[in-house]
Amino acid sequence: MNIGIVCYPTHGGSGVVATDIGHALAQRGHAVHIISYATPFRFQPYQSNMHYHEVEVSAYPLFRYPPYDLALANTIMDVVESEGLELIHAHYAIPNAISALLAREMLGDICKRVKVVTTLHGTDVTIVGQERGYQRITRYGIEKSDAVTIVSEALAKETTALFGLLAKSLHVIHNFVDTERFAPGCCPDKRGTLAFEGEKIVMHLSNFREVKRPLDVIEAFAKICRTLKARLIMLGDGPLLRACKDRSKDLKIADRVRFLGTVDTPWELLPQADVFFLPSEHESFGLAALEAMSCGVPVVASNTGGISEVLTHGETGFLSNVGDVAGYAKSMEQLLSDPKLHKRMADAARAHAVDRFSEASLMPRWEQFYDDVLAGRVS
Ligand code: GMT
Repeated sequence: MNIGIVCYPTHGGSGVVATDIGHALAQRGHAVHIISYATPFRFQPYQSNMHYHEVEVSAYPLFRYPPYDLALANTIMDVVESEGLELIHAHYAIPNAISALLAREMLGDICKRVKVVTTLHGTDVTIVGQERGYQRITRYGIEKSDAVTIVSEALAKETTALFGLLAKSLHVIHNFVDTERFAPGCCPDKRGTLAFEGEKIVMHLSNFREVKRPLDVIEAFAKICRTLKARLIMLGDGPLLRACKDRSKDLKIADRVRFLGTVDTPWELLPQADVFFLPSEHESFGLAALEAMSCGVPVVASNTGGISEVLTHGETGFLSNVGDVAGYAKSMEQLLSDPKLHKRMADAARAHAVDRFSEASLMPRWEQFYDDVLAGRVS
C-alpha cells in the first residue's frame, strides 16, 4: 500500500499514534508519507519506506491567521499526485481531515479517487469539535470521510451522541504501544537521578491543559507525603505548569516535586516510576497510562472516558471519580505501602499491555482495515 499520514507533529497522543502506525506500516513494507508542518517528534528519519513532506505556510503580511489548512490541502494534493497515494489517513478532525477531503476534491479526475480515513482522538470531538466555530465542519469531516476510526468505545458512544451519528459509522481501533521500547527494567541508572534512595516515585505526564487536571496531581501527592517518603516527577509542559509549581510551594512540598518539562524519550523515565498518575477530567483513551503499564507501572487514574478500556480497576491499577483527590491518595498509599500488591499489579499491567495493546496484536487490524477501505468493504 501507498499511504499518506496527516498529523500534528507536537508532543501529543494523536501525533504519537499517527507516527507509530506509520513506522509499523513501513516495517511491514508499505510506503508511508507523513505530512505535517514539522517533523513529528517520534519520527525516525532513517527508516526505509518512511518519507516526510513538510507543509510550507506563507507568512504574507495580509494574513492575521496564516491559512495552514489550505497549505496542507495543497501539499496533500501534491503528494497524492507525485507519489501515487492510494489512501490518506488523517489523525485529528480539525484541520487534518478537512484538508484531506479538500485535497481529494481538488484532485477531481486528475488521478484515481484517493480514499480518506479519519481517526478521531478525543479533544477533536469533545472540546474543539463542540465549539460553535468548528462544530459543523467537524461533522462534515466525519460524514465525508470514506471511513472513520475512533480510539475507544467510550469516545465512539460520546461522539455518536454529540453529533447524532449512527454508531456503526465509527470503527473502534484501540491505540497500541511499542512494548519492546516501553519495557520494565529500561535505563535503571536513571532512577538515581530522579529520586533519593528509599523514596517512592509517583509520575505524571501530560500537556498540562485544564482537561488533564494537573493540579489534582499536586493535591493528591501532598496528601501521601504526610505518610510516605515519596517524590513526584512531573513530565511535560503546558498552560497549568506555573500554577502547579505555585501550588506545590503553597502546600510546602516543592522540595518533593521535580518538573522536568517536555521529554522526547519517556520510555527511559516511565520504568523508574512506582505509580503513574493520570487524574484527567476527560480522557478518550489515555496513551500515557498505557505506556506506563507497558513499562510495568501500575496506574492510578480518573474513571472517565476510555480509561477503563485500557486499565482494569483492582488488577492493573485503581480508578476514582474525577476530582476525588482523597480517593487517588488512598489508592497510591495502598500501592506504595504494600510490596506484594504492587508487584502483582505491576506484572498484570505489563501483561495486559502486551496481550491487548501491542503493535503485533493491533497492526494486522489496521492493515485489514485499510484493505477493506480500498476495496470499498467499509464505510
Ligand atoms: O488533548 C490531548 O490530550 C492530546 C490528544 C491528542 O490528540 O494528541 O490526546 C487524545 O488522543 C490520545 C491518542 O489517541 C489519547 O490517548 C488521549 O486520551 C486523548 N486526550 C483526551 O481525550 C483528553
